[in-house]
Amino acid sequence: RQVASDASFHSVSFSESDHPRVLITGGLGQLGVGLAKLLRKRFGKNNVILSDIRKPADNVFYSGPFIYADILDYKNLREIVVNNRITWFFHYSALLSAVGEANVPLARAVNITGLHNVLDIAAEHNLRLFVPSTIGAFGPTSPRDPTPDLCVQRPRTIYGVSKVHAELMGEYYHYRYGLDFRCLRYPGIISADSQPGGGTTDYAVQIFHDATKTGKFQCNLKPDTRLPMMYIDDCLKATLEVMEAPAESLSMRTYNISAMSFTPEELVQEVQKHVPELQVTYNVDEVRQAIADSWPMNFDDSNARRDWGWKHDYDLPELVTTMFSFLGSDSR
Ligand code: AKB
Repeated sequence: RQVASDASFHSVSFSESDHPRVLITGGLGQLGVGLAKLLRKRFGKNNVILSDIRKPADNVFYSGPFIYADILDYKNLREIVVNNRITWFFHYSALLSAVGEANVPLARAVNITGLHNVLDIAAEHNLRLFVPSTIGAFGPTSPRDPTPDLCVQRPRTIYGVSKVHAELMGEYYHYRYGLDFRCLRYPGIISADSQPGGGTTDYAVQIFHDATKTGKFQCNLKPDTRLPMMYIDDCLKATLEVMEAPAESLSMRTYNISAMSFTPEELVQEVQKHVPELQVTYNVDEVRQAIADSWPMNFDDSNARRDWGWKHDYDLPELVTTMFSFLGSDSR
């Protein structure tokens, strides 16, 4: 296996006028399909390859190139990058916070060993690499209100530890080998047509589905648990913007991004403006609650706003209206 070194650098042809050739790993999670759609609009359908180890639904398979890629299989991943002349790599494969605590060995393998494979391949082939980080990269000793980009990071989940590791390794490869590593710390992401899997912020997606289907919602966090959140369109917009930002505008390589912060009871109030009959009960999940209590309440993203002009479009009322316009508040 070839490990990145100064000597392993060779330039893949990518000039300003070329479109990047993109690979997205973990593409069937909450964000991959939406990201592929956005990137295909911009760079052309065939320049964006979605990948996962799972079988895609027909609509995903037929909407553009899809390929099997196992990030734990170094040779498989390298072959895909070489054969498809990939220039931009979005690494979305990861186990999220709650599911990571339920299977630490798997989370360690996917989130840490998988990342090592991706970093080496990206450095070896001179790729621009995006790795998402998270509010979960902070912990109980971090300042929580607000949380700046640079502060104590001592998370207590394997997910958080692996994401701090990803931030540090990506930045190390950037300074040591010149890897074009770019990283955003995402808040909880809310989307209508894709489900998150095993996160602490999932309740804020579930409430919309339950409000439209059953009219009953059981929340697994306490009503006053405040967490940073973002609508998926803002998240994908930020991701494309940071990847397109000129390198000289980036004063750092890992940025917080923020849009809004709310508690379950504030979200319920807003949702009930659309579905007044929604019944809500609280049945706290101790694991998720402990995680949420160690995470930022408000995220300071002033560096992203200053360096590359980050600006969110969706606050809480627009988010809720948009979710119901997709899911239909009267579809029960
Ligand atoms: C999770 O809850 O684990 C994720 C995240 C905030 O990173 N949604």
